[in-house]
Amino acid sequence: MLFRVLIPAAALMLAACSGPAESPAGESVIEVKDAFIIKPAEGRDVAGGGLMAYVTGAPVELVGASTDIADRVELHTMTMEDGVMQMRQVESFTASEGDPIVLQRGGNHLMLFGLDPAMAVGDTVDLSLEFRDSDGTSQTVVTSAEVKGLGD
Ligand SMILES: [Cu+2]
Repeated sequence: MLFRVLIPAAALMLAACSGPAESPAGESVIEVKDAFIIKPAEGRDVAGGGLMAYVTGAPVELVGASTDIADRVELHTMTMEDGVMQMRQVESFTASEGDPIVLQRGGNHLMLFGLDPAMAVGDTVDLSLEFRDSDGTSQTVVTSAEVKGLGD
């Protein structure tokens, strides 16, 4: 019984020591999960994407994103105005402890322009995310984003 309790604790400590905690920003540990990019309809090269970004420690802002398969990645909000969905580019999204950045279909999202038409559903691509803390210290997190179909 004791043995079974000790193993996960040791694994947790290892994970904490080898993770992004060693980055220069130090106080903020960022974890990005579930990143995805939607493959646009045939002939179009603009698509949305999403992710979850959790932070432990001081709040951070997501200030930019890039990937090899798109010319440009913007941060967009989506709101309903007079019954019409409106998208707006914003400079950043903030994550604080217990309040992650949630980018998803139908809400705040990533918008990718000039997408490589060769991308295929099921591919995984590197997505590079730039975060900044209140001191202005940057931290780049590279995550793996899954290419999903329009209806997935
Ligand atoms: Cu958008």
